[in-house]
Amino acid sequence: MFLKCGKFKLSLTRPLIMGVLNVTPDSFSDGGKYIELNQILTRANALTAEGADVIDIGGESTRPGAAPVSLEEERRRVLPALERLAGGGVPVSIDTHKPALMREAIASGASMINDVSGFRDAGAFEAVADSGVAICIMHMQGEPRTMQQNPHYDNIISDVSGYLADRVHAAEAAGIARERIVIDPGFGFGKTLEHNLTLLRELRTFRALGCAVLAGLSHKTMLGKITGRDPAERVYASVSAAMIAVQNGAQMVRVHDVAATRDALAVLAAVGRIEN
Ligand code: HH2
Repeated sequence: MFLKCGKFKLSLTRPLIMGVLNVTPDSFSDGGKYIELNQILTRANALTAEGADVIDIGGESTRPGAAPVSLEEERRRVLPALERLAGGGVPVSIDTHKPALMREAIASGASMINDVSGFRDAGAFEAVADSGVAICIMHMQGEPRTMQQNPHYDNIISDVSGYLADRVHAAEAAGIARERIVIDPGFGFGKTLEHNLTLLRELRTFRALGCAVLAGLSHKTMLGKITGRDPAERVYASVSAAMIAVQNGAQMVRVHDVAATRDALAVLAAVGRIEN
């Protein structure tokens, strides 16, 4: 099984690592660390050297309570770095929900578009359909400003997988082949700790949709609730969560700590019991 990702074709026979690079002042874990272009490029090179298979650049924080960012500001944060990194050996993903930025990012060499709002903005699927880029469709209940206020589901697994199935069908109807589609249940996006833990436990269910499955648990609040630690101190919990996600069916993990995750995945692969 492969993921078609722009000019790259990524094998899904081993779990892939998506390295997070937030070029924002306010992301909950790495906000404010990568603002100047040289800081961003240095970080991107480090993520590549540590073994990232994809680099995901985000110009708008989606943490609970985050305020939206204008198109102009998001372009200014994201495009210069993308232009410098797109010609390299690692596919670059852009984390955005804005169709106008999706189009510009693809024109500047992005290989993947990652949209936490599931391509629900008008024109979002159309913005990516004619390119060969991969897309990540994530589930979110509500919107970042208010999503953690009172999340509710009849059944977390069937509600999230029903939503993702509908979005995958809509993507296919827009001309996006399944080999380009990644799905993600959206840990922490309109979910309680219990919802997140159920999703992690039952992650393999999402494989039934026939798309690659991504899990993003890195440094998230649910790990803070479990360990009592601040975002910067959640490395061990994040690596553990990534391992559980892979053992439970994730084919890609979105992480801040690429080197640590890579080593842990190497141990898992050596044991050789990943049912991927
Ligand atoms: N989580 C975040 C952002 N983008 N994309 C996908 N596909 N899945 C996720 O779980 C996901 C995501 C939030 O984490 P982070 O980027 O570290 O923080 P912020 O949104 O504050 O920039």
